[in-house]
Amino acid sequence: MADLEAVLDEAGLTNPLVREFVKEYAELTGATRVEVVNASDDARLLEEAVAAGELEMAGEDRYYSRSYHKDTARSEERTIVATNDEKDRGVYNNWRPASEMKPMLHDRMRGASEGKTMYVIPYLMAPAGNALAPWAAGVELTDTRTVVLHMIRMARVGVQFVNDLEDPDSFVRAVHVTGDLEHLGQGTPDDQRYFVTVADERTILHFGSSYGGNALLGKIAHGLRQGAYDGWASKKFLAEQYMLIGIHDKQTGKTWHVCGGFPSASGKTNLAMMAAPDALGERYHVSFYGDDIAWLWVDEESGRLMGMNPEYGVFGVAKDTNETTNPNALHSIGEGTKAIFTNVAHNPATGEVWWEGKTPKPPTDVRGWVDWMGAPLADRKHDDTAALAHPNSRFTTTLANVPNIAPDYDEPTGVPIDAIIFGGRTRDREPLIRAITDLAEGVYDGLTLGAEATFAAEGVDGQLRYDPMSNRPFMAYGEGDYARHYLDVVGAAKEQPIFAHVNWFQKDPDDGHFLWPGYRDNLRPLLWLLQLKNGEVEGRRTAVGIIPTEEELDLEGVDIAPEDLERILTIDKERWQQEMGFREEHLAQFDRMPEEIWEAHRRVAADLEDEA
Ligand code: GTP
Ligand code: SPV
Ligand code: MN
Repeated sequence: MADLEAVLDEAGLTNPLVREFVKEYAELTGATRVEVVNASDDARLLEEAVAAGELEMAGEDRYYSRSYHKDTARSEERTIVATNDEKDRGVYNNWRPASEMKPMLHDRMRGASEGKTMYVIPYLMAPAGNALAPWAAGVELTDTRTVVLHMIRMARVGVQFVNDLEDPDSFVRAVHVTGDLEHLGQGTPDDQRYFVTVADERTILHFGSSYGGNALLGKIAHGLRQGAYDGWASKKFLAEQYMLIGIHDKQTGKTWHVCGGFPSASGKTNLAMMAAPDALGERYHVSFYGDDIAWLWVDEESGRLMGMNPEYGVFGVAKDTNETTNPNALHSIGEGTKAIFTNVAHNPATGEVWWEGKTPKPPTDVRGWVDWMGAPLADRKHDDTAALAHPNSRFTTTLANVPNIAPDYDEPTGVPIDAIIFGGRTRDREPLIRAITDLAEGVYDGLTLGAEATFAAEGVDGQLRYDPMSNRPFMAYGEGDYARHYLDVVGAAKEQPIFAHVNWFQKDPDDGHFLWPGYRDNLRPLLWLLQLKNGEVEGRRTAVGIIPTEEELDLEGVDIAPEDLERILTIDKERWQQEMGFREEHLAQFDRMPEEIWEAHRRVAADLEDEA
């Protein structure tokens, strides 16, 4: 491309190493044009995407997109962390040698963007000026315009983020080539897709998808996998799939900060956007810092454990989002918000969108409506029960649209972390909440988080599996090394956070109803946890942690049957003793698991025996 230098000059892209990177991949992929993107290009790109039919209007300044029907979720099987050192092999990171994967990806990418524009997206996965900003800069190259529009919502985007780097080489090189989606053999033995993070070269090479975590490389690939690797290599920080909230007590003026890991599609966005239940709203307010990723580090001056959200937007699960479960989410995606919907049902004539759980019943007047695959609802057979929206359909909106966004969300300082919680979809055994005050026991508990996998990844929905700290799909290096690093980072903090395991998803074994109402009421066990940390309540000690008594939980206005309440505040010892055997097998898979973790495991097992 003869005029590439001129394009980069015109865009004011001055970092010589970024220019070199762009040139290398423009040549390799054979892209016909190159365009450098700033956040201010959003309106024009939206217009172009609508004109090209890549997006449809969904009412006033709101947009709709449909992905290829075999390209609707992350693919864990095709996702690989590659490095130059086999010591980085873990159980979950699908490790391969960099020397094998790079040429393989380059082969797939060669000439694959011919006829297309290669967009250059310089971004920062941190508030500018944050202590971890040196690891947060990146440049994503992509050949799909809707990926650019998502990145503008999900990350801070602009050339200034890479021009001004102290070390001009310190940006993540992220390349996304979509490929011919209709001929990639998704899910067959001949699957052509590969999603590779070459972690020790800070290079991300993704081929074969234009969907979410496979394509928005700042988010999952950099924000989680690369971030985790960098945090460990530098010994400075943790990059976790955590939500991050502030709980403000208007009576005392105190704000607590809680972060926590729940596997994909298991409640992080809902918790972060929570409106306090009516009975508690006068006293408490929950503010949103992040709903999917938190980076944690110890502040050098104060010695406190700090957290920040590297993202700039929300890529949230649509299913079951409604005025009761999550009013803040609905407000953040109303008309005029520039939100983008993916794979929901749509009525282009009225601008409406719909997904399962948005209202109790689907639209009755089906005229104009199409399902997530584009098929008119009017043509449906009466007995067709297929979902109108894909179960992993999503909305994308920028943080500033979130009604309960924390006023200081964009500040470089981050916030001190008071509590770290873990949870997942666990239909039995796990009580509503159990608090853990010891660091090693808290880390042990996170490592043994067992939950049902969800539709956010292909082919695993409903499968019970361990998901350490909810990071299983994002684990970048060995799990034993990860545990060591976690203990070291959090252990260095002056004031230790309290840990807890929560479960909103316990079910009645007979009729399957959720025992706990969940959603807004989830604030109640969290308030109990903070009171416990504060010494205001004592709870009841069990082998697996401290659980609240019925009297200690503020249950004013909660609709729950007494026998359901009793069940979610009870430890089923037999079931737990059986679980300990599974945990032992689980932990034994990992090399170099720190002795502190094994000690915690043995302590819990012995306490269970004593209690039995
Ligand atoms: P990712 O974005 O995939 O990482 O997921 P997430 O953890 O942010 O999940 P999200 O909050 O979007 O929740 C996913 C699903 O869980 C939605 O269908 C919610 O309606 C449902 N959900 C969230 N909180 C609760 C709860 O307290 N109880 C019940 N029963 N369902 C919940
Ligand atoms: C997840 O799957 O955990 C997500 C959505 O947060 S994605 O960006 O597709 O990974
Ligand atoms: Mn996630």
